[in-house]
Amino acid sequence: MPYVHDTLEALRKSSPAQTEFYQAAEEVLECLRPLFEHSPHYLDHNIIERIVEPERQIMFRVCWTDDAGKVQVNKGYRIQFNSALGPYKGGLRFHPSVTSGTIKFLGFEQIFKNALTGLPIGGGKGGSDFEPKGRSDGEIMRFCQAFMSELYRHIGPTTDVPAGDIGVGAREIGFLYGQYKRLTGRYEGVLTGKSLNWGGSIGRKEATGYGAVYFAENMLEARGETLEGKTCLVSGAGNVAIYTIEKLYELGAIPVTCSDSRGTIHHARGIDLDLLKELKEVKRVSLEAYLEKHPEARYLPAGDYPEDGHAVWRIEGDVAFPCATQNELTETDAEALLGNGVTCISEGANMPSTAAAVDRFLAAKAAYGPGKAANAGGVATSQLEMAQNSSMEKWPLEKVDTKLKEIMANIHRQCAETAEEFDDPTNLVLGANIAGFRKVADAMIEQGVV
Ligand code: NDP
Ligand code: 2IT
Repeated sequence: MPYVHDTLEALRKSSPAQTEFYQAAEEVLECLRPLFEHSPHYLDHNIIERIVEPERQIMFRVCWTDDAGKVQVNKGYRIQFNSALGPYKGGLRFHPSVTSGTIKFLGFEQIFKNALTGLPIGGGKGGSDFEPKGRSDGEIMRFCQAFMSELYRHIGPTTDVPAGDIGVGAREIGFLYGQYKRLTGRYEGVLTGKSLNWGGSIGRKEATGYGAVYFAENMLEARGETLEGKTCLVSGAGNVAIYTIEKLYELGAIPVTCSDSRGTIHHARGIDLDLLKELKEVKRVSLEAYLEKHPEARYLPAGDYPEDGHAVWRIEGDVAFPCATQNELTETDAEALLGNGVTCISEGANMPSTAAAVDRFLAAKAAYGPGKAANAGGVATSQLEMAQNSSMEKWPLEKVDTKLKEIMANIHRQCAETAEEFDDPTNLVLGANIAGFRKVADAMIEQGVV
């Protein structure tokens, strides 16, 4: 199909050096080939070329003063990728590795993820190359205020609603919200992931991790299995990893690992969740400190496999939850996981597996849940927060958690049914991409050429 190849070539020329974006776009477009054969009208409307082009990209300077009185400068981004299904929705990432290509890949993935939730939300993403590590609360606050001093002009509760991602949690959302309110004078649902006592939704903090576990449960159930008693490998030690571990314990599984950018903890009797929360949510220190309380656990410093891969994926287990960052799971890691008996992979992070790793999982017919399906519980619960804010309601935990479970089951059902429709029943990547794309593309066609 020349359209797919030509579009990817054109992207490489028009948007140089955005390798993560090409990776995300290639996966989606390759999966769409059988759809275009079956429904060529999408090609008549030239939806492919339209969908890979963001509606709007905002880049701005963020100047702030550090504790030593020195003026610091960072780059700020917000990409408003696609609003066919609703206001732009997606998180903000603060990490020194962030480039415009990172934000573009995340925004692109968000379009299809948000479509899969079945809720009225379009795709967006934003962030900065700001490094929060080692900064005082005062510095974080001044950075967030400076960032919002530009961002506030572009967002609003019915236009674009940011949330957290790597490096942006409740503390940052608080500072960002305070500055938005100061600048606009409006108290409204312009951000999600807010604190519970001023507009946040109960269950949002936990939703991405819990949702990734519900998705794994759905995948296993389709194969006549459950999570009970299963040994689980989790990477990351942030918001998504922590609440993945929490839900795994609730369902009788044994999460034995977590990791951060400096190393991996392997604790065969199960990760000490209270300690992990204290180290990462309160003290914000390296995982190495885990050994002070548990000298019997193993600490594997990052770089143990410098040639290719990540120590966390070399440990024996049944189910894997990559919850750190993109491309953290390579082809060699995928081979090691499959060789060690892992049969189910549910992605809490966005695009954590490289394209070659994904091919391995699909070839082995593993139960593989791609991030845009498996981690959609976070953004779905953000939309529940928006619904509560606009109706001035506060829902109880049971209501939010019941809805989250239903949404995850529904995403799994759509992916599995669509994979079946296209004669590749175990391929949830194909199912997720076609099911998500069809919703967005149909809405774009109905709304005309805009
Ligand atoms: P956090 O900032 O809370 O945690 C990120 C974790 O990943 C940390 O343990 C961090 O280690 C590690 N990490 C980050 N970058 C790297 C890197 N380049 N190399 C190695 N380790 C790294 O972020 P979240 O838990 O919120 O996000 C994790 C993933 O989940 C991301 O892919 C995000 O896009 C995705 N996601 C998040 C959602 C949310 O609601 N928060 C929703 C859906 C997806 P260290 O502490 O050492 O930096
Ligand atoms: O990648 C994601 O889905 C998120 N970081 C959450 C987005 C949101 O708006 O809650």
